[in-house]
Amino acid sequence: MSMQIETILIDIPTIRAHRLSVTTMRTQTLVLVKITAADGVVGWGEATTIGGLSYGEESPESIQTNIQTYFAPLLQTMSASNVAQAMQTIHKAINGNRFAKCAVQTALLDIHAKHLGVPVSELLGGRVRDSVPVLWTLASGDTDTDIAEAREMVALGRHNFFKLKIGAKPWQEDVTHVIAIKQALGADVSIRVDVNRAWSEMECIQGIRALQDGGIDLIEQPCAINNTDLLARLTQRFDVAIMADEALTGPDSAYRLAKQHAAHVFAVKVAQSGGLYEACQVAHIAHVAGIDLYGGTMLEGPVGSMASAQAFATFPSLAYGTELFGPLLLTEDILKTPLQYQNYQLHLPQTAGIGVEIDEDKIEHLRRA
Ligand code: MUC
Ligand code: MG
Repeated sequence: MSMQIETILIDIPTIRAHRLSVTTMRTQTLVLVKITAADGVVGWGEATTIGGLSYGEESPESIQTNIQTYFAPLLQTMSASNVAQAMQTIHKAINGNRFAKCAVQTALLDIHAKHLGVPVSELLGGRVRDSVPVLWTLASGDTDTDIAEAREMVALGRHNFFKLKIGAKPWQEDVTHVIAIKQALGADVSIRVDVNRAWSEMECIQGIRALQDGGIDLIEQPCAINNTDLLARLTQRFDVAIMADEALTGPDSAYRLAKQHAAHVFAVKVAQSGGLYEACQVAHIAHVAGIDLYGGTMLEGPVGSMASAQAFATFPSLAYGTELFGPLLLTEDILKTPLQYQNYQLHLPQTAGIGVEIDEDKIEHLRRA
């Protein structure tokens, strides 16, 4: 009994330009993975990158090519029922490609959970929560626009804590922008920054000190990915929480960062971890090391975001919440029933699988030719 696998690329414009230190996004490309089991049950997975190859080592096109060329022949020899065995075969045959592996694992878990009639979270250890808090990222590039956007989100009941993307401008300008937003929104609204590895050691020391004094709650990946020595020095030096993001690429790096005391908080991403199982392993390494947890995103659409939510719902604690707002940044939905964002949380349904119902007509209409 063999499985069939299809990959579909969809380009969706964002609701506004999304400015990071590494790129400015105006569209997001979803790589949808559709696996059909021998009995006809369909599982979905998704991978996204940020700005093609601007952020990481995989692109939507490399994910599609590698799944079709290298994963598909392997999957055609397997049954969908044992996800662990399937992933072990894939890991033996394929190096790297964590995002592609995550998308394929997600689709296999979706099928297995549907066969068992349970949500995917039940295959990952079980839920300790049925919803996760979701922040909004302010990244328009303009202080007044960001303040207006944040106020609107609070008023709508959508988001009540925010992350600001900085690092593209001189640090003094960025800090002035961040503090102005913090002061406008007040003491009760948590503001965090993501520097996306833009700062040198001196910029880190000066910038983080100013942000700490200004009441900012969390500093995400301030320095280069491989400079974990500096991340460790900053973690020791500052009281404001330092979070590893790009430096965290799965259980091995989680272990090394924890051993090095190189972060107060881990931003766990399912794609960066190489899968949902691996994201849960990262969370458990953090937990035993006393490192707090945050549920990160690669700005996935609804499939990847709900897959992430299924994993984050099992984490022993989620002290810094999540950023699973990716679907809300897109101008088009590909689901029959939209995800439930209410009361500042993303709610997980009890339905079997990942918890999404794909609108296949919509996908046919949007897919890249
Ligand atoms: C990142 O580095 O965290 C997550 C939210 C966002 O705006 O960008 C991503 C990537
Ligand atoms: Mg980040």
